[in-house]
Amino acid sequence: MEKYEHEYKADQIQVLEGLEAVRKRPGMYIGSVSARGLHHLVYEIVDNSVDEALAGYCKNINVTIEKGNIIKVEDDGRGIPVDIHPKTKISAAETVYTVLHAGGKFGGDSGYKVSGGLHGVGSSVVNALSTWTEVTIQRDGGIFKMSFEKGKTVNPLKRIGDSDKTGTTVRFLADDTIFETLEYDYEILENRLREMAFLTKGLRITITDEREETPKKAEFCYEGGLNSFVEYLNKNKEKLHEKPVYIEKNGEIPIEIAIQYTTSYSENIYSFVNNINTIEGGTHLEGFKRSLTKVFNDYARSHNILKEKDSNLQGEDIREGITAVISVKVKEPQFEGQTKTKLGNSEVTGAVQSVMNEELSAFLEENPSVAKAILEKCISASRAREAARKARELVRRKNVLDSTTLPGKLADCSEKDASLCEVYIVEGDSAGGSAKQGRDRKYQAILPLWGKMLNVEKSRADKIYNNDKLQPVILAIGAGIGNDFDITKIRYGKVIIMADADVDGAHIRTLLLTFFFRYMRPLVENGNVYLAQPPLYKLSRKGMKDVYCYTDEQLNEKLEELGRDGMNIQRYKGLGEMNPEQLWETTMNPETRTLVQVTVDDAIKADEIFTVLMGDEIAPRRKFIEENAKYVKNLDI
Ligand code: 0RA
Repeated sequence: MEKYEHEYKADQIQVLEGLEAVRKRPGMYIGSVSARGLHHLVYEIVDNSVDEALAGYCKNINVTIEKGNIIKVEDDGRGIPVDIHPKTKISAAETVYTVLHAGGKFGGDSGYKVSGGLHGVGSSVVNALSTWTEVTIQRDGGIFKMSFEKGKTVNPLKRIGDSDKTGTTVRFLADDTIFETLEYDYEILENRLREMAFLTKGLRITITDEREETPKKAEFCYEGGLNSFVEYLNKNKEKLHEKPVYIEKNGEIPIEIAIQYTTSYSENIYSFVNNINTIEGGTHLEGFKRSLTKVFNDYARSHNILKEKDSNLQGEDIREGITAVISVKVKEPQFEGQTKTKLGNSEVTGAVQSVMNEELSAFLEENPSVAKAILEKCISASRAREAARKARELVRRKNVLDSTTLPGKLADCSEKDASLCEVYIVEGDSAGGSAKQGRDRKYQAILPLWGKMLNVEKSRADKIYNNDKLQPVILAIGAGIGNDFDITKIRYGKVIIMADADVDGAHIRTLLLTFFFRYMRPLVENGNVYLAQPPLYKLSRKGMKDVYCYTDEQLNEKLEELGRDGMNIQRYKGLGEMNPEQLWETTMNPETRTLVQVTVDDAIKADEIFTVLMGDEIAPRRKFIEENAKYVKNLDI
């Protein structure tokens, strides 16, 4: 008996040390303690329920944001096992919540754990990082309950009643001494849950936000799986064919793929491994691309669409206008790359390739009119690529002749270390003039733009190289565009868009952001793009230092604080109204300015925004602007 107790204690100590480590270095387990990390907690819990759905036992998952930012995740799976481990005297359920990485060990006959958050951690991490956690399990005819505080068991699992149902319900309040914020963003959770529903055919997921008077609610359930996903992604686009190509194979490596072409020029391929978005791609994407290129070239040859003298279509020609989602399930995924979102398992390439080769070529043979429509587009993409190459060479040659690769209007900085440098892209000549005079010329470069900017959403790459508004931007940044873009060559660590706080300013900002997103995506993903925030008002009074306000709320606050007597309120209509000193002080001085960093947390959302705002279809644009009127003014993706 003594020995028994000793072992029990040793186990407990290990448990506490494990969860203490999570609390000491939360970033190691959930990436960060920012809003992003906070949302990860929800994904971790939902992932466990999705695993139960993938094992075939759970049909419904309900997620609720309760008042006070308490999260509740409820599923109708088998319920976490409640039996007591004879040695530790701790229930399986409690073990799952208190031992680091314990989740997988209780897999039993449920197969392998395929789902899982970015960092592959589980319930115990959420528990460790929560002020309190409460778990209710229904199974074996009973209702069982347990609760924790900061990862420590407060009430061990106890049977509290009878039930003929099964399922697991988790409620938790994230720890405000660990997270920067506890405020969940409904839209972020909604988007991720919709994505989870697309990825798990037939699973019903609901989300309810009870924080406000009238609760928000959404329900997602897609019998079409990735087919529905692709239709959703293309909802605002003009399609080349009505139904997506759908491929599904449940072999050793389960593979699901849906493809639909649109008339747009961009390539939208999303890939997932075990429901994790592999932003950096990897072997599954490689197999997909290789097969796509091969199958279309083979078809074009055998149907004499490509003649003997013609050279093969290149991968990028065949991917113009494509929307595709690839989802694979891999038992022991190896994730590589900067953000650990690149699949490394080499066996997956061939698996995807062989399924695709077979099914895609069969589809093309059965749907010759679709094949023809897609190939016509590929061929014109290939012509445009050829034209773009010539345009690019022209640009290069011109630069050599000019003996400078920098655009004439650029006022460069003297520092050569790119990481220390920033370039302000400024709308309008007068603002450009003030910015040039006001800047710190060691670190800050100014590139003035004026006139009408090209809408890249409606143009192909050849037009972009030739465009006299975009060329200076491309040359100043110095890293190329599109597939040639090389982030290691950027000449400035910060690319700052400085435009007026009015409708025209918003327009140019959106055009530039669309350009960066479509043609210099790594620049945006790497967090190098910023929006300058010029003030809207200046308050001045005799004997008082000028005060700048950046929002209407701030103006009211300051007027309240300082009083209105003798106060002069100037509203800036544009950057051009500020003299160089004012511009420096309010918008450019690193000590006092505010910059908004543009991030792509959600590439799907960003694609939708740019398609709708910059594309051809009028009705969705009107709807979007009406629904988002207050954001459009200050759009960041
Ligand atoms: C392992 C085994 C069994 C169920 C689960 C895990 C399970 C875990 C979670 C987490 C959230 N919801 C869940 N639902 C189920 C059951 C094994 C059996 O009954 O034989």
